[in-house]
Amino acid sequence: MKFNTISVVGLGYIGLPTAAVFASRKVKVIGVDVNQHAIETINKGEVHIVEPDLDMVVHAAVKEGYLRATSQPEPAEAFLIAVPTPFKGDNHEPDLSYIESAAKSIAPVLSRGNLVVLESTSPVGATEQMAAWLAEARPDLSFPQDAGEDSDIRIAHCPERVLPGHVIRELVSNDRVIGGMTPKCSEAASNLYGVFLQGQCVVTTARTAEMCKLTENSFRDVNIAFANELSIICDKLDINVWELIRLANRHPRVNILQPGPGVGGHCIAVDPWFIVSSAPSEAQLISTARKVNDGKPLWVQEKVKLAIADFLQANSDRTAADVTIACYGLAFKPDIDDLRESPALQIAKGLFATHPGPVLMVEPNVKALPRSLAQAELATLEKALESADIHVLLVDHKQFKAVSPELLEGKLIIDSRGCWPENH
Ligand code: SAJ
Repeated sequence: MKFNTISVVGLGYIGLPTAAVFASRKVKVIGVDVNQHAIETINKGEVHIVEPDLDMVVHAAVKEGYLRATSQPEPAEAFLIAVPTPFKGDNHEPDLSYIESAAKSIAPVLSRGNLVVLESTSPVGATEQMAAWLAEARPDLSFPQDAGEDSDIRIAHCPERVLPGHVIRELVSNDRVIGGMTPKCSEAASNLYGVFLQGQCVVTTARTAEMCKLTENSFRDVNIAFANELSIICDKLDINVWELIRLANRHPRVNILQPGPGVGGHCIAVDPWFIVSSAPSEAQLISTARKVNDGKPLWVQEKVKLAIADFLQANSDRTAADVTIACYGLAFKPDIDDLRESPALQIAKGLFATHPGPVLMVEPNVKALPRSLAQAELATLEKALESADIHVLLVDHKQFKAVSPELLEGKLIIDSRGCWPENH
């Protein structure tokens, strides 16, 4: 099946790059979003999100007339839904309301032979739920859950696994899991991604595809939790956890990840909860890992408070109000400007709210602090190294790794990423 026109619903971190890559292969792409600013930005050939090379691909696609953004769905041969799937409440229940509204918005323009792909990271069963919403809205059409291989509409779940900052390249090169509700649905979805994919299309069921994405990120979260727990144990046993992990990883079959100040971003810290929500009594390790990782920011803050107490004990002429703390890094991971869901930002905000003295923020990837830290000072690396009494390393940005060891000599450092030499 050839696809001349496709529609991508949801033009965010995944939808827009996906739309642009299809358009770069001369497929007409109708991008649909509820955000008028995003629509206007894209139709000017510009982008509203930060992702290397994306502006170039979007600009060319819009200029050549292959990509257009709108707020209302229009007929197309295939529809890709890439809308948010957050969780809600304290027990992390998956929120499928965005998928529901996207499904209901495309239902009126569906026609026989169309393919609908759910790309959003979703709890197991979400694709079937989407198919039910579509069937309810269009009783004149048949769907895989009732008509099987003879369905008018083909439906699949095809999750993405691209790394933020490398999206354009990984969209094309990564293998893609294709979870059709029937084999014919998988075949249609494989044909669709075959337009640009250089990786392999790996066919499975919709439920397995949903679980696969959640498994990939839960695997990483559990392994990060192991590293974080090691860091807490080593602190208690007065062992350098960075040295310990380096030594253990010399074993040919051991690969322990790196401890940090917690787990940020809107994927690794979110997706495991979808599994826990589907199997709360079985998902023991996965939910415990989430608690270990979510507990790390508070542990780092406690370490800083102990360091302040030690500092005041050693400097009786000083009071807490004149102790300057510097927080190095606010982003959720190294060398990016994304502060969303960042444990480093959580720690910096916590220290700023509780420490009576000055708290300097050093974040080389932003020009201004977020509103939540509007009253704080965005300081240069040089100023912080020079004027702070306590140095809290939260993100291993390349600028911090490049600080020469002599500048750190004798400084009181809390290093949550093992970025600076153990010389304090
Ligand atoms: N982190 C550690 N220690 C580590 C590795 C990561 O503390 O050893 C922290 C990072 O600092 C960050 C968080 O974990 O705060 C997540 O960072 P990440 O680089 O692991 O993940 P993301 O969110 O940028 O991308 C992940 C990737 N998934 C996997 O590596 C299994 C990516 O392939 C997914 O597509 C993406 O989640 C997603 O969108 O699901």
